[in-house]
Formats: sequence, C-alpha cells, structure tokens
Amino acid sequence: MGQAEQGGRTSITLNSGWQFAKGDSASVVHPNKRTLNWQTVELPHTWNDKDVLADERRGYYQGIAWYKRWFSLLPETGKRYFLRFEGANQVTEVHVNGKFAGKHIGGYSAFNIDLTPHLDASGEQYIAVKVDNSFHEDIAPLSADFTFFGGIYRPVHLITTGDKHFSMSDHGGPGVYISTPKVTETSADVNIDYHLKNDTGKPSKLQLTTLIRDKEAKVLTEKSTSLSLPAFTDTVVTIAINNIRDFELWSPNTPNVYYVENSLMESGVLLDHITQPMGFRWFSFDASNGFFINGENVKLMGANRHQDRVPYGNALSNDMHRQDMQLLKEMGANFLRNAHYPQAEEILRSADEMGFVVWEETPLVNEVTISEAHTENAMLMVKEMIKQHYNHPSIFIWAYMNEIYWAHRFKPEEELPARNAYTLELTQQLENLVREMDPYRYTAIAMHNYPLYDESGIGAIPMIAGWNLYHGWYYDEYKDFGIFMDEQRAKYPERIHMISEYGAGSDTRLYSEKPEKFDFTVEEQINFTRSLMTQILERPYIAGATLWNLIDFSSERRVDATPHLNNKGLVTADRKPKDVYYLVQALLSEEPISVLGYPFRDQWVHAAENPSDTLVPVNMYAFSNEPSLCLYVNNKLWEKSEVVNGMAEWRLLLPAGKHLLSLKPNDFGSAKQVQTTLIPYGLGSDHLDIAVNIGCHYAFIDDRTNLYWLPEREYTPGSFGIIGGKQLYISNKVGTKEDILSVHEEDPLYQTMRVNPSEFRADVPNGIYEIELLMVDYVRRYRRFADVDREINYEPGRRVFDISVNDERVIKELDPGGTYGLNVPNRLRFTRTVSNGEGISIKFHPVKGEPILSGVRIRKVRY
Ligand code: GCB
Repeated sequence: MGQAEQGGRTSITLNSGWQFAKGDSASVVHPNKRTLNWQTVELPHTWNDKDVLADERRGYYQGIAWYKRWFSLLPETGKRYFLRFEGANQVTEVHVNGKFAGKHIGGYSAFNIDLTPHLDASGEQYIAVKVDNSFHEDIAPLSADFTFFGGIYRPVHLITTGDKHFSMSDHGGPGVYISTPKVTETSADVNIDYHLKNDTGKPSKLQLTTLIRDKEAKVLTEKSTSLSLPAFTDTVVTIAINNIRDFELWSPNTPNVYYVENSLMESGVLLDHITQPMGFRWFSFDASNGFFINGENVKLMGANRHQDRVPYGNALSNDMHRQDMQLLKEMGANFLRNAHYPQAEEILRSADEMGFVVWEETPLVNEVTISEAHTENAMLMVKEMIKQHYNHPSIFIWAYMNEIYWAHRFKPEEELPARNAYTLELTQQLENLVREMDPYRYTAIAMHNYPLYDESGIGAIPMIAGWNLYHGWYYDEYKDFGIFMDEQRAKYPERIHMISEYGAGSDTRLYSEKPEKFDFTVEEQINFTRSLMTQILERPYIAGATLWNLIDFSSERRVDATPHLNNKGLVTADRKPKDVYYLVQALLSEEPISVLGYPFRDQWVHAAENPSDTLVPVNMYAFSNEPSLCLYVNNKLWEKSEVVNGMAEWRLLLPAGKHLLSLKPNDFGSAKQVQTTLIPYGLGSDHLDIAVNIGCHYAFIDDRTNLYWLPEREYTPGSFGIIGGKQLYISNKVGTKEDILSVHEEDPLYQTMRVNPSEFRADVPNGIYEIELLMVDYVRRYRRFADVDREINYEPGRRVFDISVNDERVIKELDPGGTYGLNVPNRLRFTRTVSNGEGISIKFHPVKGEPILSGVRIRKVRY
C-alpha cells in the first residue's frame, strides 16, 4: 500500500475471491441467499472465454450474470470509500449490503461507485454486481466484427480518500486535467483543472499542491494554492504554471513522461493525493506533409489493437497488455489505434512510456439507432474516454465512430433518409463535444470505401479523415489503393488523410507459391502488406497508417479460414509473430533487422520423374532493412540477393533431405531447417503417404501432427493428381468460407473443394493402401457478423453421387449433405489392395447434382 504511507488516498485492488454465476436472481443482492450456481473466480474475468470458440451454435452467452463477495472494511468518519471498475461489459449495477449503489452503461470505460453511504458499521461488507452484456439498441456497439465478451474484465480497485477530495464522480476521470497550451523547446505553460469535492456540510479552507517530477522523481516545478470549498459542492479550480524551463520534450523517440503529483491538505493534514502523467510536446497535422511533433516531420506508422487473447477472452492481465505494446514497439511502430474502444489503463501507460502516438475512439461501429438514449450514450462514451485518458501524453487523436455506414446497405430503403439525417447530426454533435472538451488534440472518424461519407457530408466534419481500406483483399487490386487515395487527395486537398485500417488475413497453416487474393495464405498477407505499406510510405500526404490488426482477434460470428477469429493479425492469437510481422519490422524499424522467413516447410514434397538427379525447388525469403542479404545453405554461400521493399527472395534447388538455411554461416540461432522430400517416380516407396488439399493452390499443414497436405495438382502419368471438374470459387474467392462444423482444426482443408471432379488417380505400385476421401456439402449460412443466421432449408438429394475405385463401386448414392448435414465434414476411409499394376483410380459418378471433393490421402499399409 505504497500510496497509503503518503496519506490521503489508498488504492488497493480487489480482484480475488469473487463468486460468479450466470443467470439472474433478484435475491443475490442480499447476503446469504443461496441462489444460482456459483464458482470462485479471479478478476479480470469474462464468461465468454469458451463459448465463443464453440462451433455448433452461433452466438455466445449474452445476458445477465452476477459477481459477489464479502470484504472487511471498518468505515471511519472523515473518509470516503469507492470502488473503481476499470471496465465491465456492458451494463453494470452495483449493490452494497443489499442496497443499490450505482449503475454504469457502456463496456469500455472505467467508473467509480461511492460505497460510503451503504457501508456497514460492523466492518463486514457484502457486494453484489450484476453485469449484463445483452444486445441493447441504445448502447454502442450494436454490431461489429469483434466479440462483445461479458464480465468484469478489467481490474477493480478499492479507493479511500478524505472527505474533501479530487472528484470521483467526474465520468471516471481523475478529477485533475493537465493541458499544455504552449510548449517550445525551452519553455512551457501548463494549465491544470481541478475538480474538487467537499462531501461535508462545512465549508473548508484547503491547500492544493502541484508538483511536477521527472521519471527520476526530481522536482521540475512546484506550486501551492489556497482555496475554499463550500459545503457539499463540486468546485472547479484552474491553476496555471507558466514558463516552465529545463524539461525534456516528449516524442515517440524520446518518451519523457513527467508525473504531476497533486495533494489536497487541510490544516496540515493530507486529505487526498493523486499522481497523473504528462508530457511536454507540441504538434500539428498538415494536409500535404503529415504529422509534425516538436518541429519534426514524423510519419506515423503502426497498428490497430483489439484487447482479447485466446483463451482468455478479453480478461487480460496487465503483463499481457504490456506484452502487446512490447511487440508493437519492437516492430518499429510509433503509432497505435485503440480500435474500436478505449482500452485498458495499462495500454495508455505503456504508450506514454514506450513512445506511441495514440488514436483512441469510442465504440460507435457499423450503425446507429435513432433515439435520444442512443445519442446520450454516445455522448457519455466520449465524455468518459476524454476525461479518463486526457492526461496521457501519448494521446493525440480522439475519434468517435468507425464505418458508421457499414450496415447502411442492409437497411430498408424507407428508413434511409431518417438514418442519414440522424447520423449527420450525431456526427456533428460528437465532433462539437470533443472539440469543446479538448481543444488541444485532433478529431477523427474512420470511414470505409463507400461514397456516402462524401455525399452526406460527414467526411468533412472531423479534422482527420481516417480510411479503412482493403484494396486487393475484399475488393479491387493493390494498386487501386493508391489510386483511391490520390483521388481523395485531389478532391479534398485541405483534408488530413490517414489510413486507419488496411490488412489481409492469414492462417499460419496455409502456404502457397502462387498466393492469391483472399486465400489466407501467409504469402498473400505478406504481398498485400508489402504493397500497401510501400504505397503509404511513398505518399507524404498520408499522415499515418495503422495496420489491421496487431493480433488475431476474436470475432465469434466470423467465418474465414480460422473459425471465430479475424486472422488479420501480425501476430497470432497466442502472440507468435507471423512472417508479416518481420516484414513490417524491416520496413519500419531503425534497428538493423534481418530475419529469415519461416515458411512452415519442414516437409517439402515434390514428385519427381527422374529421382537420381532431381532437385526440389524451394522459395525462400527474408526480411531486412539492409540493402542486400546473403543466403547460406548448410553453411555455404548460396547467393546474394537485393532487398526490395523490405524483402530478399531466393529460388533454391535442393536435393532431398534436411537443409539448414541461414543469413550467416554457422549462425545456428537464426537458422531454419527445411526438409525436402521427393515422392519418387512411380510412387514406389514402402512409406508412401500423400495427402492432397483438393480444390486450391495452397498447402495446409495440420499443426497438430505436422501432416503436410499438398496443394492440388493435375494428374500426370507416373504420378498422382486430379482429373476434371473445377475448383470452387465464390465471388472470385477460393473455396467456401463457411464454418465447417465440428472440425475446428481442419476448416481450411474442407473449405476448398473441387466441384464435379471425374477422377483422382495415383499410379502407385502394387500393395495395400489406405484411402481417405474428404468432403463437405456446403451451404452459405452466415453473412459476415452483421445479421442473424440464415435458416437452412435442406432438401435431401440435391447432391448425390457414386464413388468407384478401380471401376468397382465402393459407395453408392452418397448424399453427404443429406446423410451428415450441411457444412458437416465427411471423411471416408477404406483399404484397397492394388494388384496387376492398376494403380488407384477413384472416380466420381454424379446421380444428381455435382460431386465434390476436398481432400485425398493415400497411405501404404501392411493390412
Ligand atoms: C473493418 C472494420 C473492422 C473489421 C475489419 C475487417 O473495416 O472496421 O472492425 O474487423 O474491417 O477485418 O474486415
């Protein structure tokens, strides 16, 4: 209790020993009533950590749950007691000793509850907290591409102050608001607004001291002010400290944070004490040349961050929050967008101290509800965000909506005029509010590629136009990104443009030498990022850009290669850097970077016609900010390659076996092992085992067993492959992006398929073979995260076919959808003796509709 010794205020976490139960019961507010099924939990806590990952049913528990606990606290006269919740999603009601003590709306900001009037003189206190994460049409976010985890998912603190104190009822803010209206290299003026509260019936004469210390606790300046507080009031006092000298400036490269210690005393007794961060810096944005801080032009480059992590949901420890910030820092980023909501105090503290420029925003995403309550809540969220994070020197931009027209195209035509009018008015109201609350920072909104922002006029309201752009991923091609931005620039030369989002997904189990749009391969994510980031770096008018997203994050309703996740992360959900992370590092970091790409190619399989002199081609790449790199294969120089836009590439031809690749000889630390395996001509091997990912151009590596499913290939005599049919493409994107039910770890394997194949042929020598055929009858069921599930009306018999092996019908009238269900995988396994040099020929015979095939595995066995 470090702060306790200094007197005035104590603050201690109250995170252990809570009882938790899902469901509702009015009697929970009273102690000793045994209702519901309780379990002991530790805060931070969410109740959705597991159900968001379940396949069978869409959705996760969105409803009421309770937390309760006892604690000891002997109330003293002259003290006030508060609970501070750093965040609970989304409506929270607090009851103390059976009495209602307060309610908070909104899932992403902190709030304080005054316990004082409800405390029991015996010292035994009972607290019950009801949290509800049900959909509520007046509380943003209404819909979004992320999971609305319920729970008290950030820490709780028990705070004690004197009965005159820095306000604890100012929208969760500290009651102390520090501005730096004028800063130059050598001198600075600081204004501090104090919101003070006298909870007693007596007017008081108080002493307020303000001390600014540097990070070594050396005092930079100090000021003492006398003031009087009338009885039972909130009073705002502003003090100015002018012409401060001998300070160090704050910037992303020199994150010199100062700490303002504020003390409130009465007749020499310390009543309250609070320390807040601050930084000395001046900055501006320019429509042509971007961002300037302390007179220096700095390109803002970084990433967005969501706050969850598998398997903890959104209930992360402070260490986990800091780990994310460390990843961002090491990547060379200087810019962070807290999307789509205000984030944990620990994130802001780390941003101050590590040196990030932060864009923070409230969770108004996708759509609005036309109601007064919705407006009020939206305003409240802005007030809370600004009050709570006002003092952080890392914050430069306040934003208050993201893609607010996203759901527009799904709304009934007749609603549109009223929706447009409301959205325009709301935008203007929120803009005015931010400008009024904080005249020293910039405002922004994030828009998507949709003409209505320009047409309706809301694009012109904020000071910064933020763009969420996915050219070459969801639509168009990479180059169209630059064309789009140049058009915007030409149309609105006075606007400050930023790229609030750009990013492509990847599943670290998918690899391809011929990556393509929306295929979720590691290579495609690299290609997309390399192109768009280079285009951004080339355009000085783009003040900054944040990649979408630092992490693979939870989006329960999303249906891509990785179920329930949005996999546009630079690192995986468990925080392992993907290859694209190192590309970004090479493009941004000022430290020398050279990292060999780590395509998961422990096993590279290639069929060869002439085994004695066959070499296996391997594509290798490395990320670097050096002009060129040398590649060593088994410690011998292979070749030097130029680094272009952060990457050097090699095409290797290696004999079968294990090879050590490195960027320096004998550099075992960074070396990567590649195994090249030949499938011999004639497929004649006692251990023949081939697995083919039918219907696409990429390999799938099963990360449980390392089994390598080869990209599909056409049959050539003497080898194996598919004949006939075509790969399934929906809207120019490979495969179906449906959630394949019940096979969590194999979704991408089943998602791609060949429709109407006539044959899969493998010219294997005589022997006994185990054959597996993978398929799934698919139906489009979900639309991306915005609306309700579609009913499946399945008529049995829409797709019926026979399968023969070597002209013997092994399966007749197979109806995979009808037999197993739609989007349910089907894996047929059987053994077959091959004799007379016939090889294996698997044929598909349509009876009704078209046959489908997602994978083939052939393995030589003994019986
Ligand atoms: C966007 C949204 C973000 C989504 C992202 C995506 O533009 O702002 O919430 O997650 O696209 O990945 O589609």
